[in-house]
Amino acid sequence: MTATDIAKLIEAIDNSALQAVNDALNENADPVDLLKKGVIEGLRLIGRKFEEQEYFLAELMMGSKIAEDCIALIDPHLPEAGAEPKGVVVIGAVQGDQHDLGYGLVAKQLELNGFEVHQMGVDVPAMQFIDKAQEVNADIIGLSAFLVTTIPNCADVVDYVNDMNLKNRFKVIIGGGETNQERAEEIGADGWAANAVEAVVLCERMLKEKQMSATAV
Ligand code: B12
Repeated sequence: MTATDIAKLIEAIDNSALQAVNDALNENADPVDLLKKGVIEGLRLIGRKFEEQEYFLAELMMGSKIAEDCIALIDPHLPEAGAEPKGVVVIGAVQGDQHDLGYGLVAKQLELNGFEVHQMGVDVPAMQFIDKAQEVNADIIGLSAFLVTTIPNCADVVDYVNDMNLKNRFKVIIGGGETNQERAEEIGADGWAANAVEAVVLCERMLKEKQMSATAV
């Protein structure tokens, strides 16, 4: 079974996707490939069917549960993280948002690239991001929003950071289905990335900018 076959099984909400992932891992398939071209692609296909009203909420939920279980199988096979953390990131889904698969992958990718990551879960009130960032002395706060209705809740975190004079301490970045660069700029976030790989590049840039502004003071 190829990653593309697995994507099709997930799209069809077929539980045998789990067995297929297991078999592929036993046959030494590339876990990153299985994740991207299999599971994430499968979710994209489910999202398209939902949009076209071929699937409804029940299918969306069953499909994402299968995807989540596939990710749990693949996860231990992904490369290990390095020892010395580059920077500290607090990340989660903003208030009102239950989508955690996307930011979970960003967290994983950041860890693989040497960041210390604190995952906050879903439906996180703005102030909890600030409290956690202060507690762990974070460099970056990562906000995930998949719904048009939850993007304004990213703005609340940016506003708290500004109002509490924390702009020099924390860079705020956003991502997730319904976000884009334009929306990030509109709400005054420091950055946006389309996916987990770009999120690593963005976080590295954020750290550099933070260091530069610290030495300029
Ligand atoms: C799975 C899913 C669900 C699952 C979530 C399960 C879970 N544990 O996460 C469940 C069933 C719970 C769900 C519920 C709902 N969903 Co939903 N869901 C999806 C679906 C199919 C896939 C999303 C996903 O996880 N993709 C997999 C990830 C890995 O892919 P990705 O987006 O490429 O991820 C990358 C980026 O987003 C980025 N990223 C993510 N977070 C962050 C954070 C930072 C800081 C950075 C830098 C980057 C970053 O990096 C990720 C990894 O590369 C999408 C459709 C779609 N095409 O996106 C709809 C979708 C997001 N859902 C939608 C809707 C409408 C809903 C519901 C309102 C449905 C309902 N009627 O109840 C509820 C809302 C629940 C809530 N309050 O949040 C709509 C949103 C439309 C809109 N314009 O707002 C979508 C777009 C479907 C559609 N086409 O209509 N959903």
